[in-house]
Amino acid sequence: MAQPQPQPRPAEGVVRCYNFLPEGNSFLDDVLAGLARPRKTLPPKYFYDARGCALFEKICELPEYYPTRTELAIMREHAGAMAKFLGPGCQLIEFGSGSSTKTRILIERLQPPLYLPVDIADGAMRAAAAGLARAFPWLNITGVCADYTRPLTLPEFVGVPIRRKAVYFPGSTIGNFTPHEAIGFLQLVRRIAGTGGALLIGVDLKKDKQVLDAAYDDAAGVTAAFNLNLLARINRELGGDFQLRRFRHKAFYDEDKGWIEMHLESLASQIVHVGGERFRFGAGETIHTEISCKYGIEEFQALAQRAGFAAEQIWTDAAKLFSVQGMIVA
Ligand code: AVI
Repeated sequence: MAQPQPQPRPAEGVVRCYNFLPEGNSFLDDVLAGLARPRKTLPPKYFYDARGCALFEKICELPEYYPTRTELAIMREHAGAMAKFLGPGCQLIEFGSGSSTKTRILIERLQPPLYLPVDIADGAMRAAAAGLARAFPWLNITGVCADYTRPLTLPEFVGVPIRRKAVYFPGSTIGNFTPHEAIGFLQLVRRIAGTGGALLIGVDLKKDKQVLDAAYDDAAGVTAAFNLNLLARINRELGGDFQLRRFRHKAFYDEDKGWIEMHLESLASQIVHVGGERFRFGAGETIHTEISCKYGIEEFQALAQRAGFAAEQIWTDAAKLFSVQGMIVA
């Protein structure tokens, strides 16, 4: 299918948005395939319906969930240096743009002529893009709703000269890929950034298990509600009959693997129906819903190198909880 060719934005406060999500119900297909596996799984990209996005925003404000406030503080302190690293005249492409709070800080300093946010959550992406259009009326914004865990071609801009493409991937969302998948994703980013391109990426760092366990199993139960919302979404959108009180949220840091695992554990032996199929759960059996990898700084640089990036700059907080890494296409 030919990709649309965006032109400069026609009026202030207006954004152009495209939906590149495939037609048909891949949510149903993915759920049926994941629940039919001997070790049941559901892809984490389906957390982000409107309720899931709202719950994720609440997670970001939890006292236990350090990544968001730490990354924001790094951005506030070093956005000037990051803008210098990326240089003037960038086309800024952001993956997983979500609420775009960190992006505002970067755009203020970088002043890119073009901004292209990409997110699977259409409503959240459009709302954030509209907010940025109001805040930066000179900025040409083209939003793309797409699943960036699959092969993707982005629209090419015409009529606006740019010096380089710079991909921004904040939030340590890279951690939600396995290291093997992360290399595949970074190869896609490298293709999109092209020769002379750059990457600015938020990467959560390895730390004490207690800190990590608490960050993904908070006292107020917001992360539990976020995880269980996946079952509620299946009920709402796919006519499933999950009884939410018969499942519980389970999250822990696996020190050997270097990642958080999130699961939904069945509290009883039970049968659940989705899309005309029956799924049997034993008591204690889980659906694996997410991993969140934590990296050492050199460990992540080596991984990015395997995808064709050269590490150039690192910005961290004093306690080395989180990092923002500047890389260039090698
Ligand atoms: C979006 N992503 C980086 C979050 C994380 O920390 O892995 C998702 C999340 N899951 C539970 N809490 C937050």
